[in-house]
Amino acid sequence: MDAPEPWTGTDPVRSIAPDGTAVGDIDVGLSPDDLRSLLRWMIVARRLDRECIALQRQGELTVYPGFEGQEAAQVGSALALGAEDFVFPTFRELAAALVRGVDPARYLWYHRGTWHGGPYDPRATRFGPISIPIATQIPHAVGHALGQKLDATGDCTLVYFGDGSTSEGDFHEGANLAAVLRVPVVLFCQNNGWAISVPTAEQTRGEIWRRAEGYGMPGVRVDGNDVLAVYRATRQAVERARSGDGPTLIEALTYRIGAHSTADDPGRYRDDAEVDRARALDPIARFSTWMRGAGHADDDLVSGYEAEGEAFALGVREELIAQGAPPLEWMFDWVYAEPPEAFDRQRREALGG
Ligand SMILES: Cc1ncc(C[n+]2csc(CCOP(=O)(O)OP(=O)(O)O)c2C)c(N)n1
Ligand SMILES: [Mg+2]
Repeated sequence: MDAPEPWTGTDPVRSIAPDGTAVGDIDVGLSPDDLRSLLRWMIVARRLDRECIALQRQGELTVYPGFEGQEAAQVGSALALGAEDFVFPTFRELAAALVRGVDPARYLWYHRGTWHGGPYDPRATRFGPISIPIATQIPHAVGHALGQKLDATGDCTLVYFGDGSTSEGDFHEGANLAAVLRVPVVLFCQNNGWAISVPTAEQTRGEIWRRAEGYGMPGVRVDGNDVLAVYRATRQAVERARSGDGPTLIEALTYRIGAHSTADDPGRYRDDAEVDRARALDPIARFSTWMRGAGHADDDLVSGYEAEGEAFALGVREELIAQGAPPLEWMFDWVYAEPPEAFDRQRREALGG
């Protein structure tokens, strides 16, 4: 297939080809307004991502991990969830966070270094804290899904992780437990070709989605740059989970167009030619072409979304800078249900009370 090197092996499930033409089953059960919402979120998210990189370069963020190229994987999967379903993210899911209604200025406190995690209310947004330690969120997600099963809430949990994360014991333990206990969880791997400087081909010999069979759950390899295919695959996994049929492993093939983070220089380990090939598979251009062809979008609509993204990103910038640091006492809140004396002492010392 026409793809960068990391995309070898089994062809992924796809609804829209890279040139924007429909392939296979294109009806994923969304109304034209819902389809436009997918496009709008992808455009707005990309604009915010670029703003975040600029903010870091200007010293307003300490470090920031961009997601350009992964908009379809994140927006398509996040929009397939219900309001009560719960998400456990890594550190690269700002687009999914936006879709879930997380306040982006709050989210960015983490990258501004003014707050150490959980800057938004996970219960209100159903979006867990940013997780930097690779794959640690996977057992947490499985545990959360077990809780949903025991409480018979009828909801599910979706956990994001990268290709590199599948080498961690936490992935294996989480996946196995999820299958054995048949918990309502969707294991969503964004295979973006790289784990910092390690390409997927050096990360694992097999195909990630195939591991599902070993655990005893369905696995699907989807074109992660095809937002409709991602939406449908996630929707099916969500429905399985909610109906008591247990977990699904989704491998979404995508590509990290930018650096691993603003602290990384990908020019030291990968060819520009590979990035150029990946750019030709751009998820937004692909979906926008299909939407125009299907009569759901035109130039005015797309430029309206772009203008919205511009205003939104500049609004987040202003708000982030204006907010300052959150109150110091927050550092001590939500740590212990019953704080030990030593902790209370530290709190008094820090707050001068
Ligand atoms: C337990 C642990 N080991 C190592 C690191 C350093 N580290 C940060 S990101 C990363 C690569 C992650 O790759 P992947 O899972 O593919 O996610 P991506 O960055 O591509 O989104 C590594 C090794 C870490 N954060 N945590
Ligand atoms: Mg990766």
